[in-house]
Amino acid sequence: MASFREITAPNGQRYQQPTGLFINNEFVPATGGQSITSLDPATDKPIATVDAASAADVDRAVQAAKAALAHPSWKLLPATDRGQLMARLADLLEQNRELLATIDAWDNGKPYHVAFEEDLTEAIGTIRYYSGWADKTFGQTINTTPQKFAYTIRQPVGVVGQIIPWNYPLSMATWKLGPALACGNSVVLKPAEQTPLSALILGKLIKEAGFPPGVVNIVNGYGRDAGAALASHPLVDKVAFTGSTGTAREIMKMAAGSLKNITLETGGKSPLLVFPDADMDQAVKWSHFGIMSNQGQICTATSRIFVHRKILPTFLENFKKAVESVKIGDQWDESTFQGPQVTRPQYERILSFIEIAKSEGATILTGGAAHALSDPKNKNGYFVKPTVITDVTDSMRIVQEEVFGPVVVILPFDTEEEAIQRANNTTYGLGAAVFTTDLERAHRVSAELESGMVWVNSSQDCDPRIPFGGVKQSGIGRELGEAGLEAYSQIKAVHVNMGTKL
Ligand code: TXE
Repeated sequence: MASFREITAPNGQRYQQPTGLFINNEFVPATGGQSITSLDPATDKPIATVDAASAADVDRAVQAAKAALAHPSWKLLPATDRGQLMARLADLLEQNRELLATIDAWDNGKPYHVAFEEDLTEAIGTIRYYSGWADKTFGQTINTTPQKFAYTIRQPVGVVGQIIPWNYPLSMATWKLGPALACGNSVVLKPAEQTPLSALILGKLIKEAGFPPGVVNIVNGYGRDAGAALASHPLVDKVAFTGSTGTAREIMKMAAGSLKNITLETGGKSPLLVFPDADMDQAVKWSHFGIMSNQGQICTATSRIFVHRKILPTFLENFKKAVESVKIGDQWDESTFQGPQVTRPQYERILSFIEIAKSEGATILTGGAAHALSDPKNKNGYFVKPTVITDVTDSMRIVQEEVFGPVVVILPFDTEEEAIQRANNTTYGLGAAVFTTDLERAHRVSAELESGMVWVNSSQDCDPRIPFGGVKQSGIGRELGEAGLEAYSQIKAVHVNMGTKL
């Protein structure tokens, strides 16, 4: 297959789409004959076909990363220069912002203005933030006795395999690459097969920024082939994964073979609690954004809303209004709030969850079905009506399982204690939100919620400086912030004896 294809996107953007595997700073063909055809979720029409890596290709990428790790151009590069390469990459992402937003919008289905304003801000900001950390991670000196002392050095973990999902294609790649590169690791990144395109442009920009060959390798491929080959490769020292809890379990098993270091960020069923003293407008606004933005495809989506019984009727009335007021459309319309779901299987999975809720006896307050756009070109698009479900019990599947779509359940509660206990009644523990104007309650409840993150009077705030991750079955380890660096360096202790007779 040719390594580049000339493409014109629906918004008129023309560009050269790389189609090969990015190994050693070159686009090379895959060897196993497999490919991935990416579809536009708004039309069900193909965008481009790219190579999919076999296990042998993954091995080639891992060998390249291993060689780069030992090569003086990376190993001996002063940390400040490493940071500068990253800063250059952030600048290049910024210069290519429109192109990258176009590709992610087209490939994933998210509105272009959201990809441009939110995903790209996050991607550029994350690489820029970690570029600053490259020369600011130090060891310690520890005095022991008058004749002896010890010091610690922070060293890279080694070759890192990174497996990412499709809901934020480019920004997920930067969350993974930022801390890994700041700490001097080398990387093999496997994007999700549903959204393979923007990562290849990222590869091109990595080369342009001046990173030595093999420091970052990007191999598209299927989870069961390329993903599994990466997670089980004996030369991979660490695996970082974001995706479903089920796949995370598989990855832990594969990583166990050579006792790899792992970080996992998985699913969630995050609660949002609205107390009777909450500001109603704020509660409605963020409850809506917390589940319906990004087509509901957010690992931290606040998909279980607990509302105090006293304010339930007002909340339901206002929330229903907010949900029904948004524009569902294709990616290119400036007024679109909700685009199509990423793939047909995800769309069908969401609709089947709605059917399960109905069969369990729940009430559909609004939505509850597929959505048809009037434009004939979108007749096969994967659009779902934003759906609000009431009359549910805590044990129903719709309350316990991650839907990963624009579907939310509303549950009334009577006391704070009860709300906390029911919010925690899940195997997940990623995000949680509390709406109250009582300062003491805000902090008391935040401390009690079993989650890696809590938003007070907000939902989904995310910043490269703030640690992100889950407890319970929502993951292991943290990304972003200073905490994100911990996952990508290891501490070596050096004991020094200055005495001659001791
Ligand atoms: O996830 P997978 P899928 C949840 C969400 C969604 C469900 C299924 O509930 O509906 O997962 O989505 C790679 N060895 N989340 O099937 O399978 C795969 O190629 C190694 C939450 O897309 O976990 C992709 O790159 N790798 C989530 C990545 O894992 C494997 C985001 C994620 O795919 C593999 C996405 C294997 N055996 C889905 N199998 C979040 N936390 O944000 C798959 N992969």
